[in-house]
Amino acid sequence: MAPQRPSIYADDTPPRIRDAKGLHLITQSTPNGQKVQILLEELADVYGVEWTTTVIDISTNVQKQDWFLRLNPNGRIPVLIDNAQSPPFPVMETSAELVYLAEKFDARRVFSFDDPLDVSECLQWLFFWHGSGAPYHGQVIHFAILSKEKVPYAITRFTNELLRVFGVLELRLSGYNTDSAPRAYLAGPGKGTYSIADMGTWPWIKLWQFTGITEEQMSDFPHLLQWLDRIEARPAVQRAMGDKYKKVDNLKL
Ligand SMILES: N[C@@H](CCC(=O)N[C@@H](CS)C(=O)NCC(=O)O)C(=O)O
Repeated sequence: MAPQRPSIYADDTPPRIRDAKGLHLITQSTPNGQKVQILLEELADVYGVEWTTTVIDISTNVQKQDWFLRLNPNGRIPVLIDNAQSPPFPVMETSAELVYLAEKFDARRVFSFDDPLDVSECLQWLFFWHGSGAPYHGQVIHFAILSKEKVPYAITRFTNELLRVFGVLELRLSGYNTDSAPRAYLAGPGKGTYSIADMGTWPWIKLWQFTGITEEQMSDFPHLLQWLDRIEARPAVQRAMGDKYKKVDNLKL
């Protein structure tokens, strides 16, 4: 007999999470939360996918409580839970959550790809931002904006790295170094197709005004700026950024 997966629920797991039917997202509307909120909203438009949500307040550190660490030992949001699996199946790490949802629900490959080379390209850009963009962007926001102590070395180091990463995305979208026409999206043949690679990247970069990066610095990335506007215009993206994900839920109810 195959070994059983451990139970992900404790006695004090909030009932709204433990008893949720099907997909459940534990989130807060931060850039990481918004990545998965966007894909769920897009899947709702195309396939009628349904899910429920618990919005938490990470400033209370509820994500470090034992019941939460059973769902995600990393103690961070978002966490996707598939209660339709037996036993219920938790997914941590935003890019893994995007891939899980795309594999399970995007049957017509509207936001993902079939061809193995296109799949690889999509994962390359998804991982690029996950590993080489988001961690630096987070450090810039911490050192340049949130931290009371201003450490010039850290601000300069992480801002320069973030600008370098923006330059990589600009290179990709502009087509400068590949003798190709500008692209609309990060992955896929031709101009590319809007996919989980864009969804995993957009919610961070659209925050560039909150990093201390100037408009003049940002003017070096015209294709990246157009890409930001193109994605922002989508109704599902608007909903994912909206009030639906702003009110913190009472975990006792
Ligand atoms: N690599 C993780 C990062 C998740 C993450 O950093 N989440 C932040 C919110 S944007 C969080 O939960 N912070 C609370 C904490 O660190 O305790 C992912 O992609 O899922």
